[in-house]
Amino acid sequence: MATKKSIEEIISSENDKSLQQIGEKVFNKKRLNEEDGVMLFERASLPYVGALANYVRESLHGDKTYFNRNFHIEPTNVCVFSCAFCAYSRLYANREEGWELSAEQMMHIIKSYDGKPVTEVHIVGGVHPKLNMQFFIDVMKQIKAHRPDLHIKGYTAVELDYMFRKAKVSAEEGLKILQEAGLNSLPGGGAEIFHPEIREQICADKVNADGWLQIHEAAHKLGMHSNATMLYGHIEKYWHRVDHMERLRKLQDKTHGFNTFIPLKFRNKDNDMSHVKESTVIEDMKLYAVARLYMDNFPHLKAYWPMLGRQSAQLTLSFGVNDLDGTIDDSTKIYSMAGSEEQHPSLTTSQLVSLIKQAKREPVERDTLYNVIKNYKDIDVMEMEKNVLYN
Ligand code: V47
Ligand code: SF4
Repeated sequence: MATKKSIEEIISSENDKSLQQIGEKVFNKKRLNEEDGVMLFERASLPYVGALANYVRESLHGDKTYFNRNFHIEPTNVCVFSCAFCAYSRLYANREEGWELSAEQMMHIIKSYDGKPVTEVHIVGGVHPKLNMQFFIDVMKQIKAHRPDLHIKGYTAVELDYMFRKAKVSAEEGLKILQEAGLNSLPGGGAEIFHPEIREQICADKVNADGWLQIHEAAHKLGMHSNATMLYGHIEKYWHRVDHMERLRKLQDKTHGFNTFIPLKFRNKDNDMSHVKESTVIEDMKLYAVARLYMDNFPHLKAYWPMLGRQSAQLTLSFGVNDLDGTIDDSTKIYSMAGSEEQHPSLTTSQLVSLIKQAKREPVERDTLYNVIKNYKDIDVMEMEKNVLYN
């Protein structure tokens, strides 16, 4: 663990005075401004920004690294939108190339986890023109009737915006109805890059920044928590990233409803942006580190291992990250179809615990809201592998 002294030495031996001042701000818990954020991306070395981010991470969480036991359901990949980075969606006209799960099929997936110690189902998919709000209300009621304690984290602000416009209800009204039907929290997807200069090039037709933020604000006001993502490493400039984080930080100051910030690495396979190079591991680590420093009011920073790959995800634990999402168990096509290293993302609990222990961190199983379920610090991975509940 980095000691106070060692971080002070690192800051004072930084030759670039502006970067040194940023380090002092971090050390003194003063907020970074947008200029600081851009400067870190442009000028800071990875070891410097990494040491600062690790210092913040360890001050907040020590070695604790959270994960949860969850699974994903993607109801459909048919989508009315056509985001340039998306390798997964199919337009309604080509829907025979995609899939649409019925309520029965979704319940079949839910029931396949009976007796398994999962705590969360993550439901995210395309925006199907024929699936309306009532369909999702009925599904959630069935899920809760079958397994009341399963936390439903579902529907991005993009899916919700379309659902609510179709049902002619406001975000507040729509979310209240969904909450009553069983929705517990919102995932962070659909945020991409908020600034219109980029948004208009990569996902012009879906909900804009203000719409996305309004939906999350409305959810927070109803007492629901949510996450926030940022799709990085494509055509955006550093200042677009900082602008994105700034908008999220402002809303968080107001509501304190976000749990986790999740940077998502752009993958370039089989989409309309295949000509755009993917970011390097160095750029990835730097992004996580700057995010940890900038998002000072977000308690958690998550690396989504299916998108990054397991090894890079392990590495992020030294660059500010304190959460690795979960076991995920899924055929999560949204990532494998865009060229992520994980073709069928799923880790057993013992594999995830082992991954965290190899990075010399402390694995802690959490529920969606970060209540601790179990600390695996003193649990032997070899013993876990013999127990069916962890495999
Ligand atoms: O918004 C799509 C991303 C997101 C690509 O809240 C891509 O816990 C990279 O919401 N390269 C949806 N990313 C996923 C999502 C999510 C994922 C994990 C955890 C949570 C959470 C939420 O997937 C989309 C988009 O940004 N995505 N295509 C691609 N080619
Ligand atoms: Fe549809 Fe989401 Fe893909 Fe965009 S990213 S095309 S909204 S499924």
